[in-house]
Amino acid sequence: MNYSLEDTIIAISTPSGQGGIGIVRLSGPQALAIASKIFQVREINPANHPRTMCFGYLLDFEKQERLDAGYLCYFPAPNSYTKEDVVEINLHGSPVLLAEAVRLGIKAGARLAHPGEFTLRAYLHGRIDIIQAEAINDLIRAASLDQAKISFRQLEGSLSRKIANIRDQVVELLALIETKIEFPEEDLNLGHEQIKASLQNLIANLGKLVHSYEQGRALLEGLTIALLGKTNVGKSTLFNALLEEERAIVTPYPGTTRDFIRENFLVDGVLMRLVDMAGFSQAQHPVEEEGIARGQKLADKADGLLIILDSSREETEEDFYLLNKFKHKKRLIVFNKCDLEQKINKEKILESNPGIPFIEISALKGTNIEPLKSLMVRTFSPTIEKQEEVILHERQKALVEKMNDHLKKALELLETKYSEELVAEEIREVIPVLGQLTGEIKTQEVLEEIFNRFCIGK
Ligand SMILES: Nc1nc2c(ncn2[C@@H]2O[C@H](COP(=O)(O)OP(=O)(O)OP(=O)(O)O)[C@@H](O)[C@H]2O)c(=O)[nH]1
Ligand SMILES: [Mg+2]
Repeated sequence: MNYSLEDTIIAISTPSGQGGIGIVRLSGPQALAIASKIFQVREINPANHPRTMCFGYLLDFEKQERLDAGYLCYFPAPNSYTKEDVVEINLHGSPVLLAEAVRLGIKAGARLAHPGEFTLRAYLHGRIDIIQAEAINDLIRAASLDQAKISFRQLEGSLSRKIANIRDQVVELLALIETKIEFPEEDLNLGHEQIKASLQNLIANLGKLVHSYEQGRALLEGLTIALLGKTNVGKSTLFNALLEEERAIVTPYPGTTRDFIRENFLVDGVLMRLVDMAGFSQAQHPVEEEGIARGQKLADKADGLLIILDSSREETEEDFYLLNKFKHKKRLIVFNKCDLEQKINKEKILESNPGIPFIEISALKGTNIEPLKSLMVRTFSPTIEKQEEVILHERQKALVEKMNDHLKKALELLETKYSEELVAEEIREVIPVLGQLTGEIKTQEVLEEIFNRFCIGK
């Protein structure tokens, strides 16, 4: 694909479909010249009034026909999104009109932008690094406000600064070791302890970052919460009550749900993927058996479990089987059907599961559904400290892990071999990985991978 920076690129930057306004954006050396051809300003000349909304008309310059009225705004380089000359033309949000504006722009010499190409240029011109570019896309695609906040912080450079800080520490450490190699007669022990301490410190810091990916993934993809329980306890009824729609089929007959259904569900800014599945029973029917096996696999992988019990009946072996089988997971007990006469022995169940959060509800009548939602957030959502950095991408996690592996190896060499040369060599390996992480080292594949995920026009 042609990504030449000589080209002036053009694209619709607002979402497809009809809207109040639509924006066509141009970036590159000819941005203002091309824009001026397709848009006729009425009074003020944008060249003399940068960053000012200039009223005018979209013009079919071939037919000398006005197609719409709107505003043009000129952002001269380098004070623009891409660090190049940028022009934004605000028109009415009509897909037909916006497509025509782009067609005219191309006629006048622009090239249609590839997905993410505006942001790619911002990165190539050094306005942002690759972590910030990823954050821009994350921000646009954020599924919850919590994630949007983290992505915005990363766009503002929080994670990049943290990485820069790690780089400084690595460079300092290398300098220390190299001095030690050059002047071996100096105080040997002091240097050794210092090197060890900084290595340990770096390893702990990077370890924390790697660990944060768990939370990052939960933020990006949502927490998977499975509804687990015997047949007929009211899982599907609760699923529907939480989603506030009749999504799953509910019947009085046990074994209604045979496969599983997954739906996204946002509560207090936390994204959850709720999974309703086949109820557990001493399975008879082969289809049911398959459903149960799949369900248990899913429960094993879930971030949290709602264990649902029918409190209008006495507890059974099957209830205890489920309670015991998933003891290692984050879970909470839901005593359902609190509108009926209560037969379950709650004390017995809670005693055998000390400390487990629980709630009594009626999925059918909608009793205690809101408190259940809050309890779910408190029980399942990872707590993220405001100042903590969270890694949202597998790519970033893999590179941080790689750096940490080199540092761990270095520490091991330091402790076993006392060979500074080998230690230094291992630590030096970290530098190019840092470069990949921030995007200082540019590889075509990685760039395409990252920017192809963007929308056109961003
Ligand atoms: N009284 C009362 N009945 C309920 C409540 N929740 C569910 N039910 C009834 O219990 C029966 C089974 O409900 P479902 O939601 O289909 O149960 P399930 O756990 O999904 O069942 P399977 O899919 O067969 O495993 C239906 O007749 C529901 O109307 C409740 O809170 N109170
Ligand atoms: Mg069901």
